Amino acid sequence: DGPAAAYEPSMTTLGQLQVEIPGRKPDDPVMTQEEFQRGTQIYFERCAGCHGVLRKGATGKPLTTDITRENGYDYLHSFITYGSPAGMPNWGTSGEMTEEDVDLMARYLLLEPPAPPEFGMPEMRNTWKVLVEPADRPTEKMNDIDIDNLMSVTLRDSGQIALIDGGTYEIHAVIDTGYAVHISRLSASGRYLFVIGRDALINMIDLWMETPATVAQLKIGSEARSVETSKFEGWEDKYVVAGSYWPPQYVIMDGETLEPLKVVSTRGNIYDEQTYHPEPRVASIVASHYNPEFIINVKETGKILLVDYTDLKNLKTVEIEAERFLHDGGFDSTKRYFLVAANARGKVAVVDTKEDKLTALIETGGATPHPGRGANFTHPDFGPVWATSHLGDETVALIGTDPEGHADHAWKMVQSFYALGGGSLFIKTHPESDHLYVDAPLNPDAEISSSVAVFKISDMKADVEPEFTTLPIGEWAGIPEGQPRVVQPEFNKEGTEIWFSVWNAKDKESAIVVVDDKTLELKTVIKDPRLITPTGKFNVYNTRNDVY
Ligand code: DHE
Repeated sequence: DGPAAAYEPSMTTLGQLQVEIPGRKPDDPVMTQEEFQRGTQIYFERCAGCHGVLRKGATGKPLTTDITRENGYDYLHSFITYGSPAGMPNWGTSGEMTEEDVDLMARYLLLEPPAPPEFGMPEMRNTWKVLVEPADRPTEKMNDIDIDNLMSVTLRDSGQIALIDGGTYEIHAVIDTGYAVHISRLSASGRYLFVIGRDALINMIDLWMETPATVAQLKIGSEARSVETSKFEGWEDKYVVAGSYWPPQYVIMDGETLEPLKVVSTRGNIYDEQTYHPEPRVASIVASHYNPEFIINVKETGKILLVDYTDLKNLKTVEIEAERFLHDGGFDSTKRYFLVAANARGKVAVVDTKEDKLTALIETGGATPHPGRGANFTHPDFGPVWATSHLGDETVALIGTDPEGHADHAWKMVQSFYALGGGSLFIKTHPESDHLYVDAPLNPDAEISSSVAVFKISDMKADVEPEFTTLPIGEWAGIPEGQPRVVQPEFNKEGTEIWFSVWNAKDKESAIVVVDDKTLELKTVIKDPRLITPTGKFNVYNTRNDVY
């Protein structure tokens, strides 16, 4: 007996509630402390993004121990080795995990997941650094960079971003950031660039400095994907907001210094079942142009939060019941409506950011819509539409977005057609372009994952399957080694050139391929030893103004 006995695995009674004290069960696989640590590390780096830290599932299936123990070691081992067509990577056969690691992970998944530590205001403030105080920053632009046409390019595995000139292709700066920056966003004025690493570190970069550099930093958790700034008139450059996967929360910060001002947990009940979820992660965030609000998408509970930032002490939030597994999305061409994929549900939710309510929930007809920010164009028969491609199949879905001029088509899927293949992540066009570009970086076929499909918008017709041209972007990059994937098209400011990342392994050459949008011919290939694993690219003007 004695105090230690209280920590033995057993059942205890809290009032009427029977709770199990966490601990090892008799049939758990034997694993050393070092192995468990390594498993936790690998899980966090490779698996948590899709399956969740607590393994409740989202883009990936749930991996809670009731399920993993039912399936057993051999099943897990072969799943991790060979992957699945639904999107699980083939970690074993691709060589990304050793046989030892595959064995370790199959055993690790039979054990209860550890909950990582919380990360609240004190922890955040400990990481907060103002490297250049606002008073010491330039009062005017100190360089001759055409900032509006700058591209902020994620160098995923080197933990950096590159600032590349959209006109001259010159690399103006390579800046150290958090690990695997996910997105770049701009302050409303265009002066400050914000990037967020997968490790939840935010860098605030001043583009007015002679050589743009980080002026403030803050870590908001242990895993994150999204950052955004206040855009409403009168609130330009005032606030920054970022959302994290772990802990599940969002943080509002001062727009000049990144000082954390308000931390709000997103834990709560799932919108339809109304049962508690311990890990509702924050996916995409955009800033409303119609109200002083942030639009915050909470994945697992399926809620879209419209957070009014005018009074942080008396925070007002509209909570919209949308659909579970909200992920990525963007505005329609008028910027009034926000469209977000509930990816594992095969739907797109539409929010009216003027009236602050749900407009529609639309099935996209395909498996796992994955729009990035989507693509807006005027279809010859349907009028203004917003497009998404799919991770799980080769289809592209078009949704009508003009309730006034084309009421019959508004908020309906008006057309679905085939692109190159499944494994698409991003789709893009520009108001000045007559082309729609669709990538397929996660397709298992190397030829498809290194190519891009291009559709001519003015040739599209209702009920006619549109033809597409295939651009062999990977081949154009002329990279001798590896199996680079072509990912995320992004336009320059004028809408005349489109950039593609040719994303190779960390120790191999990567590149950015620039294509002339009118002729669809190769314009240039940007190569540089510093361009390690380029993925996302964000044109300052287009990102700042939500042009896509
Ligand atoms: Fe992303 C956008 C989450 C894997 C490159 N990605 C987003 C957004 C979210 C997200 C929530 C929307 C942010 C916003 O708009 O505010 N991404 C996730 C994941 O959870 C997932 C599936 C797994 C993970 O472990 O991270 C994942 N993403 C990837 C990749 O593997 C990609 C291809 C390469 C990488 O850098 O890791 C990748 N995600 C991107 C890019 C965007 C993005 C380039 C922005 C696209 C845009 O045009 O806006």
